[in-house]
Amino acid sequence: MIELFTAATPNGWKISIALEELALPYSVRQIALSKLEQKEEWYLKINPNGRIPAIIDHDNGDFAVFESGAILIYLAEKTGRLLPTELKARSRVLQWLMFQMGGVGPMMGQANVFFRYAPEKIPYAIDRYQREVRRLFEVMERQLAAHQYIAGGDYSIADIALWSWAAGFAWSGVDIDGLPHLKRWLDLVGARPAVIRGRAVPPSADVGDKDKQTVESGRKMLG
Ligand SMILES: N[C@@H](CCC(=O)N[C@@H](CS)C(=O)NCC(=O)O)C(=O)O
Repeated sequence: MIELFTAATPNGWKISIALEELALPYSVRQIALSKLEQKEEWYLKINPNGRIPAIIDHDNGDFAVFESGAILIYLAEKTGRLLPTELKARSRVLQWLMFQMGGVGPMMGQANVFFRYAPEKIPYAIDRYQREVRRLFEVMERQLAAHQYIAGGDYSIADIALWSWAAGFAWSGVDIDGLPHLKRWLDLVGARPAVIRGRAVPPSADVGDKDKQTVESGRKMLG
């Protein structure tokens, strides 16, 4: 059994979606980000970076893995799925996975901070990160114009990683107008039953104004 430490955020959804796709049994331990549970000493022993997600593989000597990209690779290699073994095909998937880890994730994360959570509105910062996100979406658009899935072959962990972030374009205040291939791919991946199930983990509170709650929780987390 795999134990998943997560919260209702894109980096967390990557792993619950992958676990659902791979049909691996898992239990969910929700981490209260706004209460800074992710900085507690017990959790730092699992993820020294004090962030979600992390997993413990209880079927493999209680092996702990942190960093969502590393977790995706671990799960794909454990099952032999969603990451090809042929050298070039594998490299293509890892290239797009790194593009998410080093580009789309951090830029959308900062767009969210300045557009949604920052108590003062700094137009230069909002504009800078939203423009960079849009530029990265245009890179994806060109790739997806020629390929059904992002790495050029089959559906892979690169699609899972990128979808989990890109599907939140509206929350980052970035539009996808004029990017029909990106839209087609967002719908295609978003319709997969495992993606729908994984995106609902952990269930977020369904009461009151969810957007307001997310902003308040984001502000507490940033301190
Ligand atoms: N590079 C890390 C980023 C993880 C990350 O930033 N997680 C956010 C949620 S999406 C988090 O835990 N934030 C809480 C905090 O910053 O204390 C990964 O991909 O696992």
